[in-house]
Amino acid sequence: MDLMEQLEKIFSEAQEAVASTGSVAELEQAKARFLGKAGSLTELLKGLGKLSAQERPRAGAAINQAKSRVEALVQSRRDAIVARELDAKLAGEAIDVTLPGRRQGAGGLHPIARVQERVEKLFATMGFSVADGPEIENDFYNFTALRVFPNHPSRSMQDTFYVAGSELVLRTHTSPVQIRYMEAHEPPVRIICPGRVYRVDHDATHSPMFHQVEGLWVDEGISLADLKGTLAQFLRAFFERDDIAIRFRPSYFPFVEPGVEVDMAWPRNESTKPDSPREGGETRYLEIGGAGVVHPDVLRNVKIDPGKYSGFAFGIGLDRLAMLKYGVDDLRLFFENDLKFLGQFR
Ligand code: FA5
Repeated sequence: MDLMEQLEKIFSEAQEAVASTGSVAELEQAKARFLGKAGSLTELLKGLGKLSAQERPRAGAAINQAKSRVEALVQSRRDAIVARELDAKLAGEAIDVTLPGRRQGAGGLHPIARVQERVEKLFATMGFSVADGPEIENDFYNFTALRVFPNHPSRSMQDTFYVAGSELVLRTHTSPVQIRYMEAHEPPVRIICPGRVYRVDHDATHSPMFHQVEGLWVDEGISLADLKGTLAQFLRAFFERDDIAIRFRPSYFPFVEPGVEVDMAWPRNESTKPDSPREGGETRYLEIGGAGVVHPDVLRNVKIDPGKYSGFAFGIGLDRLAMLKYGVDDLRLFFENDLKFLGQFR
């Protein structure tokens, strides 16, 4: 093969190699095969010395010309690759000005927080102020001061989470706030206390963490009739209807005498919203709270004279009120953080 044929062969190899490259790095590698230190054209140039003085100039010119042609090939491929990469980058960063703007998602109050706010507002219109107490309570306030003595069977109905090696419990109800408040205030006392409470419970109407609102009204001459009137008035305002059906069932709580369980009608028709039992559909009652007339010993323990003062107390499940208000039949939905569910209450 003479030199010219050799150069043609190298050039066509170079064309093929350069054309098959897809990136600048690949192109550099291809270039090195022909023009690098050990490249095929470089090798030919190195061999010039072996030629005769006559042949040398023509051969040198031919090799250099082939070199320039390969360099031109490489340059035009480089331009093409860079242009393509730029196009791809620009396309990737393109802004579609016709797209709608991105909005900051608006948050909303949790349905239980809404119910709590509403309860606070409605009781405020009846002269109740809002009191507060610790969620990590000691055994004395949660049980003993409410006459739920150690080993009393009613303790087992409020099985709770104890803090190991201490007298501390996660409060099982909001009733300890009654004691704390009466220790610090003289009658007349008219408070509600909404807040989180904890028990070892878990089913469709019981959650291990739930909410109660405690109510306490202590003054001269307060009776069970006041309790019934207050609760009925509250529930009518809360559910915005006059025909709310509630029933009092005799019950036992050591800190009241007499004690009742308060149930509200909950028809299981298509709406599942509270309704009058008269309106047809299968009605069942859902227990919403416990209540009663404050036991004289509880008053005595906080240095209030039961001969002069009397009062009523109640503890209502806020989550149960939310279930009835919004027609939700599984309480656990409120606490699963499912935004599709929670978003409905905005
Ligand atoms: C009490 O907790 C008493 N402290 C109520 C009370 C207060 C009685 C003042 C007398 C005077 P009870 O255990 O029944 O009572 O609970 C009251 C309400 O809390 C129940 O009617 C129900 O509505 C709600 N409740 C109880 N356990 C759960 C639970 N695990 N999940 C959701 N709600 C619950």
